[in-house]
Amino acid sequence: MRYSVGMAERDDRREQTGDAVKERVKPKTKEPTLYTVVLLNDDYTPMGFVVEVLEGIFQKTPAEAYRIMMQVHTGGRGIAGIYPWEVAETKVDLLLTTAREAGHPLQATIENA
Ligand code: TYC
Repeated sequence: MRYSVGMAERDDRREQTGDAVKERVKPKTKEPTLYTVVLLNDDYTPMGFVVEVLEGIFQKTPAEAYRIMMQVHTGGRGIAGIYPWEVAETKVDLLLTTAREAGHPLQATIENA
């Protein structure tokens, strides 16, 4: 009577059943779907506030933040950034909360990139 199963026996089983490990053909990582955060113009939110949120929430340089703010001011809308869904949603939540707390009507939308 045998009580233990040794390596040789396990190797036999593997040969019989052919349970080889498959090699991955496609790379495992997938690019995330991206979304555009769009800032909208209004007549009341101060320009300086928009520049501040672009710097503080969207990590823009002062020059880039000013450029985007003026784009929104003159053209009605402008891109604050392009992110995976959860990042875009978090940044817009923070933007809207910050704007409401400061008493400004600033609006933003999330669009397919
Ligand atoms: N139009 C605003 C003003 O004249 C400035 C502004 C810019 C508001 C960008 C919103 O997303 C915005 N004070």
